[in-house]
Amino acid sequence: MSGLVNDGMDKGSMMESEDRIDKTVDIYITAEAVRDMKHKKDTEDFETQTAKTQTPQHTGSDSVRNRSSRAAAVCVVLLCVLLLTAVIVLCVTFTQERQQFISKNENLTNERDQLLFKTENLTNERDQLLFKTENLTNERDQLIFKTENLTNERDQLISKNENLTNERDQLKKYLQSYAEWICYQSRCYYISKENKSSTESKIDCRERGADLVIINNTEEQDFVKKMIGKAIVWIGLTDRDVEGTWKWVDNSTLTSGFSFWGSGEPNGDTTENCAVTVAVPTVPGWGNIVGWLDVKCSLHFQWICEKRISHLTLP
Ligand SMILES: [Ca+2]
Ligand SMILES: [Ca+2]
Repeated sequence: MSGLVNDGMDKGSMMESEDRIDKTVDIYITAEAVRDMKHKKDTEDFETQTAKTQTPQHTGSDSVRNRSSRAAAVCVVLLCVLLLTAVIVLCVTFTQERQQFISKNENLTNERDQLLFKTENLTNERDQLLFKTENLTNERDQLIFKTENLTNERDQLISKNENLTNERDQLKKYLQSYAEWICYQSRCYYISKENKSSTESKIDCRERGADLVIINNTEEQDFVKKMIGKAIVWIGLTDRDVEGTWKWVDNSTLTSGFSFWGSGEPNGDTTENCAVTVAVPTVPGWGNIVGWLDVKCSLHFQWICEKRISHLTLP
């Protein structure tokens, strides 16, 4: 029985022990959980407290270090901001300058193209001008050549004109001089308008390529009479060399059987050695004498020149 009791008591003790153990285990477990929770809570509280109380708890060097770190960080940030700003500004500036460069490049390209176009136009114009210049030069040379030819022709024409003018003037003089000549048969006669001595009259006739008139026959005497009208004119008859021997200007002797002396002439002896002819009696004191008269050679009368028609040549 004691066994049983012991057994019963052992079983009850063993159950109580097991319960006790279980409870103890539970207590331990609970205690450990509580301890863990507490530890966790303490840890969190410690960390929190540490976080909250860490700064005040730091020493002075830590504070300075922290401030320096923050300042450095701020500086770094500021430098980064400045660098970023500089990079942005540089990028914007570069972009603007590139756009300006591109724009300028396009403008320069356009200007270059325009200049090339203008250059081509100017080159073409220059070539055209050179071509025109060559043509004008050729035309100028041709004109110079023509001008020289025309100048030579003009000079020749001027020379010819001068020659023709001279010939015309000479012909005029010739015609004017011979307009005063009257031709009869094979001879031409000139009667002066002024009065000169016999010698001067002879000289004048010589200058006209003639000589004082020589009357060879009745027809010529009649012609001279009609020519002189009322004038008294010298004829080419004189006895200056040998008194009484009358000779013509060609040194031929007056034929004794052929003369037209007026009544009573010649009567002047050695004082009257030259002869005149009178057609009508108009001289007072000379009576009514017509025909030839011997008079003083120094007297002044008109005169008649005579030359052959064959001598009427151009001067
Ligand atoms: Ca005489
Ligand atoms: Ca006389």
